[in-house]
Amino acid sequence: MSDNIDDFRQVLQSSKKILVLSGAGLSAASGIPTYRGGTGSLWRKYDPASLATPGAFSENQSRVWQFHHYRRELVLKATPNPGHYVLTRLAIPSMRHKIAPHAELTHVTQNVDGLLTKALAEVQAPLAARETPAELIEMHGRLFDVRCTAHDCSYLETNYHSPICPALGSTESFADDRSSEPVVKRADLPRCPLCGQMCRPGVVWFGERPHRILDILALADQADLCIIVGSSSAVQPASKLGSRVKAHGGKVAVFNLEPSNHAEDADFLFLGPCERRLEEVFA
Ligand code: BJW
Ligand code: ZN
Repeated sequence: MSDNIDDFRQVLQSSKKILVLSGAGLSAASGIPTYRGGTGSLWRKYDPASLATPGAFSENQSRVWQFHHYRRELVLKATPNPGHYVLTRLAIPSMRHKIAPHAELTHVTQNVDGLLTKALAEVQAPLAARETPAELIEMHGRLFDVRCTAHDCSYLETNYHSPICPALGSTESFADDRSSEPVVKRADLPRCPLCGQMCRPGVVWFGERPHRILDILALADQADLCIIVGSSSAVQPASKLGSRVKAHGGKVAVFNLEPSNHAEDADFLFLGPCERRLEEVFA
C-alpha cells in the first residue's frame, strides 16, 4: 500500500477504464452529515441507517419523512466542495486528458444529495463547447426524487420544493430535539397526484436493489483502476466493488479520513479530508 502521488499518477496515465466510487465522506465538507461515525451522524436520537428501510417507513411514515425533509432542506442550502469539483473535472474528457489520457471513466456514487450534478452544471457552464461528461450513476437514488408507493402506479417526480409539504415544514424546530417528536398525519404527508396514495423518497433503502447494479458490477469487472472516495465500505454491494476490481488485477486507490474496510484492497491510500487530498493528488 502506497501514498506515493507520482506512482499513482503513473497508474492514471496508463489506465484505460477507471471506476470512481464515492460515498458520504465526499459531501462531508459541504455540511452533509455522513451515515456512520463522526460527530453529527445521528438525527434526533436515530441512527440514519435504522430509518433507511422499507420496514421503518411502513412503521412510521411521519418519522421517515421528517428525516428526509430535514436532509432535503440541508442539501438545498449546500454547495459542492473542492472534492466534488476535482471529480467533476475528471469526468470531462478534455479536462481529464493530461491526467488520464487513455481512460474511459464512470462515476458511481452512493450519495443521494445531487451535489455532483450541481458541480457538473457549474464546471460545464463556461465551456464553449459542451462535452459529454463521464456517466454518473446514482446507485442509491436521489433525495429529491419522490415516487408513489402504490404497486400499480409508476408516478415519479423530481421535487425541489421547500418544504415539500406544509406539514413537514412545521417540524423543523424539532430537528435537534432528542426528547420529543411531532407526528405528521398521513393525510398531510406527500401524496401521489395521480392515485392519491402515499409517496416515498426516491432513495434506495436496505433490502432494495440499487440502481443499475448489473452495469456497476460489469464496470468493476472491467476497470483497471477503482478510486474509492469517502466511503466506509460498510454497505453492500458497493463495499464489494474494490475487491472485484482487484480480483482481475486492477488497482484500487482509497481516499478517506481513516483506513476504511476497502483499505485492505488498496494499492494506494490517501488519508485525510478528501476535499484536500483529491486536489493535491489531481493537481
Ligand atoms: C471522509 C470524510 C472526508 C468522512 N474525506 N473521507 C442483512 C439484512 C438485510 C440486508 C443485508 C444484510 N446483510 C447485508 C445486507 C445488504 C445490505 C447491507 O449492506 N447491509 C449492511 C449494512 C449489513 N445492502 C442492501 O440492502 C443494498 N441492497 C442490496 O444489497 O440489494 C441486493 C442486491 C445486490 C446486488 C444485486 C442485486 C440485489 C441497499 C443498500 C441501500 C443503502 N441505502 C442508504 C440510505 C440511502 C437513503 C437515505 O439517505 O436515507 O445509502 S444507507 C447509507 O449507507 C446510504 C449510503 O449511500 C450508504 C453507504 O454509506 P457511505 O457512503 O459509505 O457513508 P458512511 O457514512 O458509511 O461512511 C463515510 C466515510 O467517509 C467514512 O469512512 C469516513 O471515514 C469518511 N469520511 N469525512 C474523506 N472529509
Ligand atoms: Zn400513485
